[in-house]
Amino acid sequence: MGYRIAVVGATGNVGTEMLTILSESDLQVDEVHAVASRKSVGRIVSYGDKDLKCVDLDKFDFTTVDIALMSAGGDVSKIWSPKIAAAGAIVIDNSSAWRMDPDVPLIVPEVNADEVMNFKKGIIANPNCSTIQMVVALKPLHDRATIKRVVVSTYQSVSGGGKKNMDELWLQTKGIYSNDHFQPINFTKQIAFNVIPHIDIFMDSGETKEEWKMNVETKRILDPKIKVTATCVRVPTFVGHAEALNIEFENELSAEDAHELLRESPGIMVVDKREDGGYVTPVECVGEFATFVSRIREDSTQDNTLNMWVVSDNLRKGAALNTVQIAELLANRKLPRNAQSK
Ligand code: 2RA
Repeated sequence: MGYRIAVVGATGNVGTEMLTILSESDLQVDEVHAVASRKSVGRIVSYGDKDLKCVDLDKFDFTTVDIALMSAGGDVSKIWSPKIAAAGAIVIDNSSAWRMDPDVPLIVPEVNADEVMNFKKGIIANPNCSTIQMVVALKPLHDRATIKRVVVSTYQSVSGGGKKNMDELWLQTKGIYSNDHFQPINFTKQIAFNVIPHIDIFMDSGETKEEWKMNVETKRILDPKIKVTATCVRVPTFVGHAEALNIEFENELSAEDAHELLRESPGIMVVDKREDGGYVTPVECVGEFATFVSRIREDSTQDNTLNMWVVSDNLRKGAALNTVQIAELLANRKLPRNAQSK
């Protein structure tokens, strides 16, 4: 008997990717329901070669499903995830609402799979996209040489902020070419042909919440002793996040050894030749499942320190794929149907 699955937020960037990846997954699935807000009821979304008609979140009976993949934003998740869990389904939530709750496991299967069954509230949290690709690359290196500190600069595509941001990049770009005047809508400043060092809100510390997430989530998922300092930047690309990492270790690890280690590690594709085109760019990662690592090299200014470039599809491994992989992990751990039923 397969699982009965609801995808909540089925019409968003991540929700549509969840349905696509679910249709390609080895997960035994008996039923899939596309659940959305009232304004999207009746909309048709694709589940592989099938069409699903979106049903109303307010009216859907969650006692009829085993797993709910949520990508409906933090406010909706705060209200609905406990309700869905109480109805008997396991919630795997892509928002930031539950990531720091000690009773909610924060999971990247390649990094901390053993924590997946600790869902005391029936909720499992999917980490932030920029954190996921980074910890996938850090995990094998940390196991080998113990990471002390990571300095990361991110180059995050506009899809991380949703379809509205993608539409705005397109409009601004067209506006520039056609000499039409435009006023930024969802962005604070022009994003076309520009970069903006600001993702999410500013905190009292002066860092943005996106930068804070990369620090605190890495500590939860990988090791609380690792220090992370981030600068998160929005760049005018549509899909795919890139990150420049400077990693300081307790122990020595050569670039060559790191290259070999990463090449053999789960979820990672190393593309690293010291020649023209010997590296991955965000355009090439779109639609791919892997976390790509390039430009692996020693930092000549500091002992036991490596630099590298990490690229991944933020809608796939950064969100939808990781969520489906968590569901696959639950199935591998023999999650019973209606695991939460009282
Ligand atoms: C972004 N990581 O890129 C944030 C949320 N997906 O906008």
